[in-house]
Amino acid sequence: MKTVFSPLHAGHGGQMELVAGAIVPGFEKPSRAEIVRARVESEALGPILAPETHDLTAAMRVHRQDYLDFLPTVWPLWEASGKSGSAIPFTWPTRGLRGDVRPKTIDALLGFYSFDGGASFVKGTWEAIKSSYDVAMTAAGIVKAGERSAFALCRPPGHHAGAGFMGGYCYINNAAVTAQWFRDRGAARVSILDVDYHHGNGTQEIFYQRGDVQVLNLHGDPMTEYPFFLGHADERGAGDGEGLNHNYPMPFGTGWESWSAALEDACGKLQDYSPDIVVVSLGVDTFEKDPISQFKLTSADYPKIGRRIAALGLPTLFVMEGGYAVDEIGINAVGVLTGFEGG
Ligand code: SP5
Ligand code: ZN
Repeated sequence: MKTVFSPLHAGHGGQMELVAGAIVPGFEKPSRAEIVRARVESEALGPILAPETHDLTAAMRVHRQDYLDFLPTVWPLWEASGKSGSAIPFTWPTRGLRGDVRPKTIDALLGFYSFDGGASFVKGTWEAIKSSYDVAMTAAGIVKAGERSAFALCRPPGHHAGAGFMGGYCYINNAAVTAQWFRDRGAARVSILDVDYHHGNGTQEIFYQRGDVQVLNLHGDPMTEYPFFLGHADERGAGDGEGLNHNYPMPFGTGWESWSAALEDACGKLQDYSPDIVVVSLGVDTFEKDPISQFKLTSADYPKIGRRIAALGLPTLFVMEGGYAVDEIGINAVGVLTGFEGG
């Protein structure tokens, strides 16, 4: 399997986030991607390719134009306003406030275009976002050209980003962008299988009313886990998308036995839908030692995930999402991919 990777992700480093009452170094840090890259190499998964540069046409198919225009301006506006550190949103247009009036200053715009304070900017953030998008698009091109699979080693991740907002370490929704790109290039139906520990709220929002993209999400129950406000089992899609959104919320402490039962059910729904292509939002924050998550998967479980996905027998694009136990992130993420290849 070919991997696509860009070193430009590293410019998005040193950002801070609010966790448990303190501003701390971000969990979503550059070493994550470097360790996965090193494991791809040491496991000889296949060649590691640099991305081709893509314009933002494909991103515009799932994101709002004004939101995409905003992203490259954040750091310049932040610096121009005399600030340093991390540009972190802190005021949001929630119930009772006006979400329909685009404000003017950088603090206001950061809140207008986000749902939490988890997507922050430093100097190299936009370049990293763009490189992550280029990585996803290049890997999608490899699958479109006829390879059975490809690995988009994206950083930053994407599945929390909606049509018009960032959040949860995510800015451009790489899985959604590539799913739409496959549709635009002739795929009749696409399924997105999101195995990240957190609900992929952005992906769900983008395709909720669509009959041509099925979305399956396995995640921590939003009653108790981030992102809290989407991801319940009764969210089944609407309009043309009625019955095509499938959520599998699971409690803290979930291990392989029940997690794999959910995966099995999701794979059945996927097969019933009979898509031309599968996009996997590959987060490995389901791992027992993940510092911000509460599931109990072990390193031995990840190859089994890959084998199950391979058994679908469909062209598959893996898109990197979360996973914060950096010591094991390479073993676990690449474990899925080697499991897929062996399966
Ligand atoms: C892509 C992805 O996995 N994004 C996850 C964003 C999670 N943001 C909220 C983190 C909250 C951490 N709180 C747990 C602290 C345990 N010490
Ligand atoms: Zn996650």
